[in-house]
Amino acid sequence: MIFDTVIHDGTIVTPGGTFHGDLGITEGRIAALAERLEGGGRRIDAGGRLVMPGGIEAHAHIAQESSAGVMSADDYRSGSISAAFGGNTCFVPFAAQHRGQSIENVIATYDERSKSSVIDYSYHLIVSDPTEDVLTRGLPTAFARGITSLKVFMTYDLMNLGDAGMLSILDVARENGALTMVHAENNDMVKWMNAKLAARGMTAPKYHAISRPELAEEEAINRAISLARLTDAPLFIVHVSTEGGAELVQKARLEGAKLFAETCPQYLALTRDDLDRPGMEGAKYICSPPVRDHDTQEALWRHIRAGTFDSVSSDHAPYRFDETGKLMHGADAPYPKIANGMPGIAARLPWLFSEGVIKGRISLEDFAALSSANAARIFGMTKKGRIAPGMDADIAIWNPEATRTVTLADQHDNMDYTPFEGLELTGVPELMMTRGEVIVADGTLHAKPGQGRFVARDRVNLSGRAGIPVKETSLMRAEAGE
Ligand code: DUC
Ligand code: ZN
Ligand code: ZN
Repeated sequence: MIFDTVIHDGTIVTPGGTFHGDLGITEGRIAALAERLEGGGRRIDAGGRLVMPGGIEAHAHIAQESSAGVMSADDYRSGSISAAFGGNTCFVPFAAQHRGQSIENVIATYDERSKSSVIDYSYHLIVSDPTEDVLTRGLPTAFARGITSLKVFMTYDLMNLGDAGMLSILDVARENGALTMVHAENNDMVKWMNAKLAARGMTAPKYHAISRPELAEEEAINRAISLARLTDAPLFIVHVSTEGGAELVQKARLEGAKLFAETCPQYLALTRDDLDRPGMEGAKYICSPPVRDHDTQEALWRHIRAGTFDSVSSDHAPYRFDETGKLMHGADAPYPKIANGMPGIAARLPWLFSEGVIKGRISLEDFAALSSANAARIFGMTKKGRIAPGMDADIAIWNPEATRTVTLADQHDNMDYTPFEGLELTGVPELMMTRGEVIVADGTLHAKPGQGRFVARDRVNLSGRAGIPVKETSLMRAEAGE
């Protein structure tokens, strides 16, 4: 067989296990895996390093206005470059509908914005206005184009859909084989806390953590799971930050629920003490749900090992520490006026590798699943996420022994801080390729803006998730012949 490229002498991580050998690439696809492959128009010597599926970042806010109107600091060019330097070869940012917008208009806007991506991409929609037109025309049109997932919010006045809105969305998504993602925090609990804290003059960044209680997440996760069960729709709970929330997910999954979930490095690496850094420094650590405490970190790691989480995503939501971002409402703005989110698209995988694989918390195969394979499977990217013949040659070569201190410059994003600054990490993604094209090597970008392609995705993959039918819904549908 004639190969365009052969990666030689790699420690190749496949879903079936890790072996030492060569990988051949033809026309952008993995063509062969063997102990030894000859030839190749180009030979890349992996020198025994790890050859892994390129990361798929399934949760990132790129070129997206928040509901409060703050534009993320990264566009598709800077966001995708940062992702690539962090070991990713594909990402799925959000295409956000703000109230009054049609879905067609949202997609056209993001199609324009995404033209500069250096890595392959798709979108999850965000739906904030589920009008009749959105439900009956906009969403089915988006799903048919391969945008087969969408996020809804149970919090924020301008985003929260209420239970009725969520049920409508879940139902349409189920009918079309799409996946609903949910930001689960009880809006009224948060608003009640905000009012009580404001009345006491407690508005510094550290009160952000108190304003969004663990109970608010747990209540909303429980409700979201119930709403999804009633409609028999699949559900993906994003950015789980609490032990209680993780337990609810674990229990429902053990019962067979059509349920998926992720957590993020910030909930494993940071605590509410970071929100109490001097002056306004704590604003850099404001994200929702908020970072918690050491016990929660340990509990979330236990749940990663137990399989409660399908992925560890960055929730890259970059707002600079200046008047364009975090400090838009002034240098001493009260916490509810500070943009919610922190960057992390380049740090996610080095951090997970170092804290997970190097510290012996997860295996290499777990890492490949949590960073890439599961997202590809769940979100319907049938040609991505695994090293196997026939798959896209989306590959990251990792040096598992190299060490690095996290610095802002290494993030290659458009930010003026990283919340992970100064962490000492072991394991560096050194060479990334998308569809056989090297995009990053030797610390240098080789890709051109616009090189990334849109990935039309399949329906949600529910294998192994039978669901927990609700008697009455089943009876209703059966009698109606559905
Ligand atoms: N939810 C996210 O997923 N990211 C940033 C802020 C938010 O509320
Ligand atoms: Zn969210
Ligand atoms: Zn997010």
